[in-house]
Amino acid sequence: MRFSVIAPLALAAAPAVVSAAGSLGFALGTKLADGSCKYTADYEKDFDAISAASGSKLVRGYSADDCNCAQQILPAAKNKGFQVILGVWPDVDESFNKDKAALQNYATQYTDQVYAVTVGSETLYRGNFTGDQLLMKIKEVKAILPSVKVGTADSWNKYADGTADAVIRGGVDILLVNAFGFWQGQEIGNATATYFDDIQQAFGHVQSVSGSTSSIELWNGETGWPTDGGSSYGAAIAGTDNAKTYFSKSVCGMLAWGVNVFYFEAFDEPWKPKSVGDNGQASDETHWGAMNADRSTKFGLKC
Ligand SMILES: *[C@@H]1O[C@H](CO)[C@@H](O)[C@H](O)[C@H]1NC(C)=O
Ligand SMILES: CC(=O)N[C@H]1CO[C@H](CO)[C@@H](O)[C@@H]1O
Repeated sequence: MRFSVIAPLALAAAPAVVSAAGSLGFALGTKLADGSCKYTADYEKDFDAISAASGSKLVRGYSADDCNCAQQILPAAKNKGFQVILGVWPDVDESFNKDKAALQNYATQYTDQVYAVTVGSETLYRGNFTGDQLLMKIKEVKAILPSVKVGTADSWNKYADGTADAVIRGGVDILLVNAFGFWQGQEIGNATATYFDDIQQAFGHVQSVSGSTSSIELWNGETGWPTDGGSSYGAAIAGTDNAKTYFSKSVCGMLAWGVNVFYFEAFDEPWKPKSVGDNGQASDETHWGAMNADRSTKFGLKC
């Protein structure tokens, strides 16, 4: 019973959330299974699969320039009635400038398809910027697309602990809060409680610093659980059964609570190299998809 978990937590910290159900979107990569760049026709197939499986018509990316993402994805979004959150990678000047140019060249032509722009993905978590430095990058991007919502995406604890306060106070339009019970090494039975607790702490802090429950649009920017073949992390065990449970309890529960959620991620990405996680162990990152790389479903994605 998900509400036996949710109700006490909601009373404990009580960040205000809207009463309507939240919206669901998916993080979407720019590469096909073999590592080659997607073109417009590939994104159209992605959109058809996402819409059929989940009803969602919203995706987010991480770099507008990577694989010519903005150029290729925006016509597909227009054709299929989708919207996209485009990403800017500000960590190094080269990617920052290329992503800004992609926004200037393509996003300005398709503003109806651009739901928002995020400047940075977990840059505060990595310690790459202070809040003030990140805010300056966000403002630079906002100047390119004044009519579009612009903000950032970071880990829940960097909002909760005050690291992002300058960004919150700086007048951004939208903030994405990443939270994974999985990456906190929670067993599946406690993952929903941990996830709700994370979101509550982050949203509560943002709302208290901004002094408003509505001035900044808030989303859970990433959550998810790896399926069969993925690497486990502490008590968090990878597997399709657990991912299915996580989706129905945590993701659907969060949406029912009125919070907008991006699931990480739409499709498996078999081209991704193994990475070394915080625990020093090599980690497989190719099985985080809600769906397989061939766009077939692993489990139901309708709440
Ligand atoms: C379960 O999650 C709650 C909420 O995050 C946390 O306080 C608690 O420590 C977790 N339990 C275990 C056994 O990790
Ligand atoms: C402003 C800043 O600190 N930028 C750094 C972010 O991280 C990259 C590499 O990880 C550095 O090259 C940048 O100088």
